[in-house]
Amino acid sequence: MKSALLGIAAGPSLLAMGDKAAEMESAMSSRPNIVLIYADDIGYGDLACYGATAVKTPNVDRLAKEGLKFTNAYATSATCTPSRYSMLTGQYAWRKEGTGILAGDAKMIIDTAKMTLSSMLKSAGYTTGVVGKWHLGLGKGKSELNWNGDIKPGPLEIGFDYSFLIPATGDRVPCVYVENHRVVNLDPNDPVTVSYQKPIPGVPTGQTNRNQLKMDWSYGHNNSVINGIGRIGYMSGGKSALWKDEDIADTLVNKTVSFLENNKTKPFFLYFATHDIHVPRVPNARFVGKTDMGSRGDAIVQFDWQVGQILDALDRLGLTQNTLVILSSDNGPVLDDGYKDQAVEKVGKHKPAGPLRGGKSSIFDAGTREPFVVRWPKRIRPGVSEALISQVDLMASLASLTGQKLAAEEAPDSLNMLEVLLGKDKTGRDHIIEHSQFGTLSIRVGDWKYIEPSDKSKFIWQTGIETGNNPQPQLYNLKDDPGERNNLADKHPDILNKLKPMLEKVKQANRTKE
Ligand code: NG6
Ligand code: CA
Repeated sequence: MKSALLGIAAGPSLLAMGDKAAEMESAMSSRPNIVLIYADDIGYGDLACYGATAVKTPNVDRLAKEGLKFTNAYATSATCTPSRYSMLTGQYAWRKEGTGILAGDAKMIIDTAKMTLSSMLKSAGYTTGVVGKWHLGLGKGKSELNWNGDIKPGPLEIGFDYSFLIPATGDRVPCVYVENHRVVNLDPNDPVTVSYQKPIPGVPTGQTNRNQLKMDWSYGHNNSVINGIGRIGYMSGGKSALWKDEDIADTLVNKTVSFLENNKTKPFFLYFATHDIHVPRVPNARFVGKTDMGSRGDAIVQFDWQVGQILDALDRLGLTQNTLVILSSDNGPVLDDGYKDQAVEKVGKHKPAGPLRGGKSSIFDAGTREPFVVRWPKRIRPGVSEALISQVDLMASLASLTGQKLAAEEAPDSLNMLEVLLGKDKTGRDHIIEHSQFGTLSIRVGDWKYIEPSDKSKFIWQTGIETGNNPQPQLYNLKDDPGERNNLADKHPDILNKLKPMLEKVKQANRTKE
């Protein structure tokens, strides 16, 4: 497989070079602060700068206007855990067993001996922090995790200096924050117990107490009731530590802004993973009714507000010019993801995936093609890029940016796309691999996309989303047919026969890089 298309050195500075001062300036500006804003379940069409009209997203739009907006950028997978795993390790999650959607008591799936995005940037001298949704497991898994003691290994063991986490997702227990190794605000006399096996006696569930719920479930999400909402998994105790769903965005923003303030004088890397717009969608009262789409639309407004708070903090701290902000999402959109929150009824004309087919979980493009915006006023000229890029590339690209060398076995699927991020290379990857919740893979080369045959179901009954699975090989031309409607496999066996072995080669190899 042809590997990185690009050289490793950072591109020439926009600054006129010449004297020593300019050189110094340039050297410093090649090591910007890095803020990675990672949304949850935001689709390709959910933001105004990507065509949405039913919701206003002025802050993300500002970022896009001041930066480079990508139209062909992909998460590696169509669900959360594998996308995050791939982004943080530079290895496709589908190469490793056990990287599907995790329970809230799962062990950490990133090997602490592995080089990660965070440990790589830490070696480059960055102060590193993660705030928000984790969903990569915590603890060793050899024995049950004790939520009342030190919770590790976790982010601090893979190169983060600071962490403030929603351990799994908002819809999974435990519904507490974990700061560094500890549950926040935990009363030792009211310990947390978590089980994904069996109900905990005395704790109401979404089935036993259904008529008292603040938000009813549509499927699943009927285990322990926390804050009036049924969750996946059972928990008891930790009353003083429970998060308040309406305040999650504020809490995460406060922690983020403190991190920025505390680290403003040194290079930092902040991974800000929002809870929005994952279920349960319970935006703060300030955002309720801001759209006609109910809580899903309002959660997008809340997401945008969080982006605005971060951009404002960067402005206030004088960090905007030399901070590389990257904004994307982990997988495509879903409406009914387990709660009766009117997302389906109120969507109106809004198209969460824009022109794309499928949604969260699918192998069709809506599963993984994502909004992707980068802004770095000092080095990146605003515009739009149609280059192909994958989130798995962040590791090699940011290693190149910060002068770090990755050994061949490190970040094996991550290609150095620095020139693409800087807007100099307008082509990007020679191929993109997509991965569905069902394990189906596809390869995109240029405008052509081949989806391997799969006998698995064509629809997900719970969400109503088309999976893209088909026992027949599928071939689409995404330029003429972004909605993947016309299967050209029979018409273009030549192209099919070219792409098929390319996908096989990536699958067989331990790594994409040579
Ligand atoms: C699914 C859940 C869904 C959501 C998803 C994870 C059911 C039936 N569905 O298993 O509600 O939690 O997992 O979403 O329980 S993700 O964005 O974190 O991948
Ligand atoms: Ca997600």
